[in-house]
Amino acid sequence: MPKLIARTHDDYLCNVRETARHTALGDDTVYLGTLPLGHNFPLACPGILGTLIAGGTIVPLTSPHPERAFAAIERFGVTHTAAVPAVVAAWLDHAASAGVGQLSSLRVLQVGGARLADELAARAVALLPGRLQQVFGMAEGLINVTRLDDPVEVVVGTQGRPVCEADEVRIVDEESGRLVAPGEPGVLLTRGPYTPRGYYRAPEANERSFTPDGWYISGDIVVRTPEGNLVVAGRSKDMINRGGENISAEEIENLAYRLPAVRLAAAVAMPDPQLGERVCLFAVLHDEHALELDHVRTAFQEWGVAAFKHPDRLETVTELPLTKVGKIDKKALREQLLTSLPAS
Ligand code: OOB
Repeated sequence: MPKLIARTHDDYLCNVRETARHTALGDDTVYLGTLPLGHNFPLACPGILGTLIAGGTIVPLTSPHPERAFAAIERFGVTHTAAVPAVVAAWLDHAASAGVGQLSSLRVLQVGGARLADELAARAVALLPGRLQQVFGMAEGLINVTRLDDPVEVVVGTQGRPVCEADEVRIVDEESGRLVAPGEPGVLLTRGPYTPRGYYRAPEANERSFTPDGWYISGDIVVRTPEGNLVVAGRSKDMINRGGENISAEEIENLAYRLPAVRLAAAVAMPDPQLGERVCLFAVLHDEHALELDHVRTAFQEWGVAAFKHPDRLETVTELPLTKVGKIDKKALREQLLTSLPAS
């Protein structure tokens, strides 16, 4: 059952204005919208609403396909756009062959919606014109961004910090609900001026997702750096429990992106009679590359990754299922995996 997030016009405006402060918008902004425009990210972070309020121009495009997006950026002099990591991976691939000449007007490329692997972020910073800005947000409210003048290690290695001074963030232990020590991973809770304190008429969902004093329990596992930036380490529901060892799918994916053959990576739990779950890595490869499970395991070993985290199975595929907004659809992948596994 979908949940209704009762946002008000006022809180959306707050969301838009506070995000806009960090994205250098003006009446010369040309915003390319290739994500579904009703999603909070392209709608209000600062997105099409922020651009229109600033007196800028929006260019809606029905697909983020690199050839079409690059052509639109060139033709309309696009200065700002927002993408999900899978789109950035496709754009980087295209830029490697077609060059970045068409992108010279670009000032800010926002990336969010799912974890941008550090490796991809570093490639984007090195290759694409303009500034990269990581955006870690949620339809429920809280928006975090890296600032345009942040040092490169913050832009590449973190998902930024809240856009509004009144945003409250707490990082707590999943079991005990107590605050974790600085630098330790925990579940992100938030409250703030544009984050509602409950879903609309959904007492059961509210019991799971909000504390009695109104904190939204995001389910994201984050670490706060000493400078106050958040690093998304995974989702509490996206852990792989391999014989009692908890492995973050995000960590495995981040490592997989270090392999030159890998264009897109997704790690999911695979049911296993002995261990409960094992690690299955799905990978889309760059053209003319090959990859075997042995290579992956050897590389993980060389990088000093604990043996229990080495992928147990590798599925190379030509594409990954994506949600409407373009995030990798883990639920669909787990189902796909179940149908391809021999019955046990
Ligand atoms: C955005 O909103 P939703 O509601 O579609 O998804 C929210 C969830 C977050 O709780 C987190 O799990 C994930 O998507 N997420 C990220 C992320 N941005 C979103 N995980 C890691 N790194 C990021 N940068 O996805 C959304 C809403 C407004 C702005 C941007 C994204």
